[in-house]
Amino acid sequence: CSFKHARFLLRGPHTWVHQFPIAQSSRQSPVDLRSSETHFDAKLQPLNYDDKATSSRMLNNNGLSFKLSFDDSSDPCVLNGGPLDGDFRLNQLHMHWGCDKLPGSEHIVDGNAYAAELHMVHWNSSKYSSMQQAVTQPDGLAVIGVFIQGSKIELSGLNPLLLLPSSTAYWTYLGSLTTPPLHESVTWIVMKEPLSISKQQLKAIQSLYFLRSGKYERLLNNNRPPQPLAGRKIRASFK
Ligand code: 1SD
Ligand code: ZN
Repeated sequence: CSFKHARFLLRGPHTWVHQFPIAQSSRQSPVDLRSSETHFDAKLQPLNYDDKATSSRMLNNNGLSFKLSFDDSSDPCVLNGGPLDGDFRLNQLHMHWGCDKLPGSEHIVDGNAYAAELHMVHWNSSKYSSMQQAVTQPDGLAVIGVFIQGSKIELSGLNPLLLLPSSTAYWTYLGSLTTPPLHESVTWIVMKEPLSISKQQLKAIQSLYFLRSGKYERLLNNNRPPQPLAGRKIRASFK
């Protein structure tokens, strides 16, 4: 991982504030999930996922990550329960990763990062009529974050339910998109138990390219560093 890529990690997100002043606001993501800042909340329900697994899916590389989009106009994968009010439809999933020398999860736990972090982006279909409408609303989105650690098992299939770890334990807090325009519209649900993928799979993901100023560059370190909690409460569904 070259200096140039590390520079994207260290400098890129800090320049966002010029164009997006909200970058320095008080509901930004990701955050460090410090045990000293989290509180067990007995009222937190388990997550409930209803996947009819019939919607069409499309995979593309949008220059920030790979993205698997779902047809959320009908017959959707629906998430509810947990900290959420109402139904949230799955719109897309994507991932953030580092490089061979740096871990690339966005959320960290007591200062420790994982190799990568999968994001499953859902929008509030009980209250809004589209992703575009929901993305700017304070209760518009719910993103499930799943930590990925290297080596071990095969990650197979495209059924999003298979991407959730077997333990239902999670942290939740109110936050934002982690990329511009950084809207403060996300109820974050970060799963405690990481998923494992093989070293080869992680390498394959780290071999994606993107086009910048007419040149292909490796897509690496597409993770934003942790932002200040600014007095927010992190709730845990586990003790
Ligand atoms: O980085 C993604 C961005 O690509 C886009 O998918 C957005 C949702 O419209 O979500 C952010 S993130 O906050 O899920 N990382
Ligand atoms: Zn993301």
